[in-house]
Amino acid sequence: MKQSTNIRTGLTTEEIREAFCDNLRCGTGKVERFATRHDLYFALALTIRDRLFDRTVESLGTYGGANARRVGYLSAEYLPGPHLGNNLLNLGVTEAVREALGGLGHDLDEILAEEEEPGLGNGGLGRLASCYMDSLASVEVPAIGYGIRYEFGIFDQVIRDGWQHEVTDKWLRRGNPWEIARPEIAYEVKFGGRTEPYKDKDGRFRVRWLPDTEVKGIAYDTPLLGYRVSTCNILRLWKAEAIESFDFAAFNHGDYYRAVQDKMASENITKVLYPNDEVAVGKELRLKQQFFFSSCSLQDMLRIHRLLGSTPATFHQSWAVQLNDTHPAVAVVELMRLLVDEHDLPWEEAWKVTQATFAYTNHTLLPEALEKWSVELFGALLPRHLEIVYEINRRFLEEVRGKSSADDRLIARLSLIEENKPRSVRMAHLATVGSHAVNGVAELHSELLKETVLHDFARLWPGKFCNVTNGVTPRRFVALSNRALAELITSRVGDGWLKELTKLRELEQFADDPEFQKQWSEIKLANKLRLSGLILQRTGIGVAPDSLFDVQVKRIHEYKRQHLAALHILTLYLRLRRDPEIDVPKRTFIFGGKSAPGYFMAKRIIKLITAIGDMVNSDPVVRDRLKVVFFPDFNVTNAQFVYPAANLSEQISTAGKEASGTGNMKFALNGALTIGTLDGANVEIREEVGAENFFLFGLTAPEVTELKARGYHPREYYNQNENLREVIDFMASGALGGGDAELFRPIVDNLLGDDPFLLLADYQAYIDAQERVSALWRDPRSWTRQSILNSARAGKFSSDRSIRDYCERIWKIQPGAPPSTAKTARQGVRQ
Ligand code: NBG
Repeated sequence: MKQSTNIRTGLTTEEIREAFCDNLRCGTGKVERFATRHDLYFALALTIRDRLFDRTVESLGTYGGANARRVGYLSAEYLPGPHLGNNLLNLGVTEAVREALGGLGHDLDEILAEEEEPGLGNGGLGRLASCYMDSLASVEVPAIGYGIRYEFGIFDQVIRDGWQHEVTDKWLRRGNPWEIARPEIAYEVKFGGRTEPYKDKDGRFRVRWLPDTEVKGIAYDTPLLGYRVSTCNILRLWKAEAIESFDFAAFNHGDYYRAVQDKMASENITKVLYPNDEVAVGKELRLKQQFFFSSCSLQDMLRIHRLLGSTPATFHQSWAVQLNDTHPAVAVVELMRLLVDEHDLPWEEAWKVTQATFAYTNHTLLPEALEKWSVELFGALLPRHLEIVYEINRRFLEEVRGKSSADDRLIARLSLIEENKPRSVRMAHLATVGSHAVNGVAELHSELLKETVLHDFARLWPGKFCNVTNGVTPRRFVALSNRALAELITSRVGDGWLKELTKLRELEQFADDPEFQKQWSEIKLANKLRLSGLILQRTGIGVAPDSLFDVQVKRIHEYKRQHLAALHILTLYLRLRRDPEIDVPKRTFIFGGKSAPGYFMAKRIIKLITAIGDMVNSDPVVRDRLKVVFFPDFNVTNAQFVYPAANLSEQISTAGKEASGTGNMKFALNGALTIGTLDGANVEIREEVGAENFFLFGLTAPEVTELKARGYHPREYYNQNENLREVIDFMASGALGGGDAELFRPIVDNLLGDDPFLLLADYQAYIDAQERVSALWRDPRSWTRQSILNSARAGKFSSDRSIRDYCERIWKIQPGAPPSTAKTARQGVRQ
């Protein structure tokens, strides 16, 4: 074969074709004739990976050469979605690759469909981390995303007999072409044992940790290229391994099985992702995971810092470390231990470095999600860290006591330790005390954070708190998911919008343009057709592409109120049964989302939706007008088909409960109108798109608080509202459960009993808002106009803007390429 000089880096069709053939032969060991589609995918992925790593080496080199501050993004979860399509887009080679493969008789889209996505997260929080990694590279901020290389990610959801079943996610079974193992980048992480005080040679009081186990963390790197820039950052995920393959002492005594067992115990640490969203379960293995990845990441950042020629006392000058929720909060303590115990810094100095290094993002106010570790468990696993927590706390509370207004109750509220039985370490307090900045993820959430969960801290340090509203990457969620729409937009306003999303505003001028409207609705229809095909294939349900696609996709949770949407469907159903002549526009209700495996109510809500679907979809009176679909296994891959096909976006959480939401942004960008409460980022979406283009309903956060304070009695709403009563009675009757009245009793009892998420209070307002939706839908031109305006005005919700906010408000980093010349690149540091 003719060798091109640019076989590993070239971007022309010819070079890509050659590289692809080369990788097929030498990377997968196949001749083209016998290659499976997966082999083709693998060869293409390797081809693209070469081009990415080429840029990574350059980017990392420049970080070393430049004096820039880097971001260490610490997150226990990432949901990157399939890499291939995004990398082609960001590299700008999609068409070249399509052509190269076409020339060989292969179809790019079929190859793209081969990729299994890494499901290393639960939902919004993990996906946000991945959007941020995309934006960090795109706005050219040097960064490493640190996390855990779970062998099993979030389970695959299958629906059997209307119930969710969980299937293990063996995402690595066919290999992962995107990552490179770096056995040379490995750190030891200790657990358990005890501590021992001693005096060092200068007579200073020191503590030594005598652990009883150690494991090794190995780095696996995935390159993350920015959009049409040469900056390529990395996602560095840690895998746990035993220190030695065999415990030789045990082996020599013939105890082979014990030796193997120890090895397995070490590797268990990164086996599986905990599938809980917004619930903290105090499992020992989870704390091990958190400490394991925090420690590896800090040791790695310290190593890079040293390579840059600096000493630990200036660590904060080279690294800004962001804590994505409290999962990595133990890093605060670990950095203190590394600086004080291992690098001999005095406590005060180490504390300054630590606070200047960390910043903390809070993602929830739900009490059940606030992490707490029992002191007993924490101390058994991390005895030295518990001592350091106590010392941080002692000094912190002493400082507070120094202020005149501090009484014992305030001290108890602020303490890092909750004294209730069992005594526990409050991770949000630890993260707040150990950081120089704390932020919420939408304006409303950041305000509520200061008023509720971290109220006392906000009074103590008002300057520490700020807001950074979440964002999503328009590359994946518009350009990649909705190619036709992206092309239409570019044809009217140029392609600058993908780098500066507020440029979408220029679309406003076309909102009433009949030709533009026509193109806009044709694209939406084509997207709906595509999703209908997928729905048929996955569920066997045929849906009408010209019906209103009313979509709610997100984790299943009572606070998100999928069951409120169910009440609406039942209302329409009963209305149509009573009076088949009435005019109800055709609607397809599409739900998707996973429930935590042990979350009883959420699982029952899934069954409620599928049971309603079984009834509605087969009822001859309504089935041509209403359809109800539960789309199984909602993940990033599936999401990319769903958002572009939606007409209506359901964002109906109880006000005050959804910290931000990010699906809401993806829908709006793709031209869906929102029906929603004043919760999370909905508030800002409505501000941006205009109140007249948003279906608002429901109690506000202060009204929710007030109603609860007054005493909320859901039964009063039931008694006073005939339609509501009819719907609830219907659910309780057994008509839905094939005669089993017990099936949905837990939901009915919950709603009539205490209804913690106020469905009954918001029911009528929701039904009325849905009436307004139907009315607008009957007027396609007005609907399309509003759809265009939603996209045009959603530019604020780009994750590029969020990252720029973090740079300015928190990290004090100037985005944009670091001063880069080929020379500094080569002189740079290998990270
Ligand atoms: C979630 C919130 C969402 C928010 C994402 C990303 C957790 C703990 N929180 O509202 O529920 O959009 O975080 O910030 O998963």
